[in-house]
Amino acid sequence: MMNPNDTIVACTTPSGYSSIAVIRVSGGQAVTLLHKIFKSTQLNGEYSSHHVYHGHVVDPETNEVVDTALAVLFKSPNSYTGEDVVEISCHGNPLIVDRVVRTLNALGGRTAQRGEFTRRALINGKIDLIQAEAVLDTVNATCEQARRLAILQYEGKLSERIYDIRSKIIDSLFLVEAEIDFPEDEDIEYDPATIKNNLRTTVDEIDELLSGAAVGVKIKSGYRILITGRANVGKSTLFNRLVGCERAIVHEKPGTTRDYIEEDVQMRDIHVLLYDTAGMLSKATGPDEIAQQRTKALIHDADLVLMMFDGSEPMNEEDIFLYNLVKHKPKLLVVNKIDLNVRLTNESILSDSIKISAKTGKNISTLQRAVRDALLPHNFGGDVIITRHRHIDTLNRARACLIEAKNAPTIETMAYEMHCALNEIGELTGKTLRKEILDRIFEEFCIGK
Ligand SMILES: Nc1nc2c(ncn2[C@@H]2O[C@H](COP(=O)(O)OP(=O)(O)OP(=O)(O)O)[C@@H](O)[C@H]2O)c(=O)[nH]1
Ligand SMILES: [Mg+2]
Repeated sequence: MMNPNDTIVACTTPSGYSSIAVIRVSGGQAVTLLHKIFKSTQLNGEYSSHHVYHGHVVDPETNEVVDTALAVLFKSPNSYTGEDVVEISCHGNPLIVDRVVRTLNALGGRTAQRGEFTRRALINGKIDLIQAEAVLDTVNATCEQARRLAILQYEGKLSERIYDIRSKIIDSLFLVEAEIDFPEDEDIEYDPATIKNNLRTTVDEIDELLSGAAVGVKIKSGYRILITGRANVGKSTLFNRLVGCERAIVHEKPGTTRDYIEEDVQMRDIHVLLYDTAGMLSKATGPDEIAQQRTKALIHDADLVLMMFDGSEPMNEEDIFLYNLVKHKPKLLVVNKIDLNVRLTNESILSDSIKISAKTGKNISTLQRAVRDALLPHNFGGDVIITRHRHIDTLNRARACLIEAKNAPTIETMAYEMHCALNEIGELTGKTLRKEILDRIFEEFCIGK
């Protein structure tokens, strides 16, 4: 069992060899442990908070110098966890890290569980649950946009919006409950129409937050982009160009790619899972037929399709067949091989196409920009956006309670539904802490965070 009063210890930097590793200690014994394990070359008396001290990590059993290091003390409450925190920066050798952690363990520091430092920050009111989740998102962000959204949430911008919604519900509930308790009191400004209007406005605010959520979730998880086209149009050549290495086999013989390949790619400031697929042949049999069934399934799940044509050849029935297959998908039409003589003409289909040469790299940056613009709203940026299914689900439940409150047959039911909405909001910010929810969230963290 995890004891919240223990002093906890963990290496906060990745395991392996590095120039430095940071070992963090948090809890009531942190300063005592610092005195026992670290001999500063500069210290006169007590450690000052937020100062860096040069010195040696020493094994108190043997007085052996384990490493030369730097130590910083963050006195409670001005620390990450809100408790006394010590950070020792030693050399990034697993032997040293292990020895320091074991020595701290022997002196009474317990090895921290996953996310336990952040969990303590939450319990001690340094951050709320949205910010705690944002810590994880900041560490795991795979693209510039995901990093930006995570930092906004860690800085409390999403929480501010949620607290604003919460205080509006509380203001209305105050009047509703006053009316229930003191129906004769004429000083109470209870007006059912105004309350209903306030509830409507609050629902609108929730809707506004929810409206950006699908984009937020995608930015965090990554968009699925599929390259398709008939055999030999240059799909694998484009795939390799966008991935930045010779990942897929390219060959002049049609039907080279059979098993689809996927790779993580940065498309400007967003993270994309890019798929290279088998080319569509008009008469596919055997393995080709299976490959094409897979391509069709991938098309179904894709957020964006790059439909390629060979610019050096006239359009044929396979192009048209495939074009009809992706007609209703979000897509960009890409005409390849423009370094050769252009023989492709079909203005009705290709008027909006992007003309590239996957082989020479011509107009690839234009294509990357077009992909980014196709995925994100034109004026995207700056806003607070929801990026987690937990937030979407909780806000949807709070919203449903507010609608019930607005349509409630009695004032008591209205009050009850408003309380339910507040509970949901509390679950979102962590005000109502449910152990199983916290366990699930912090299970995703690494040890040391
Ligand atoms: N000139 C020229 N040739 C290209 C270009 N892109 C691809 N090719 C050539 O076209 C041939 C087919 O390229 P791939 O990338 O294998 O085509 P694919 O669409 O993946 O083909 P399948 O996997 O068979 O469906 C190769 O010989 C490439 O070198 C281009 O932009 N210009
Ligand atoms: Mg290929």
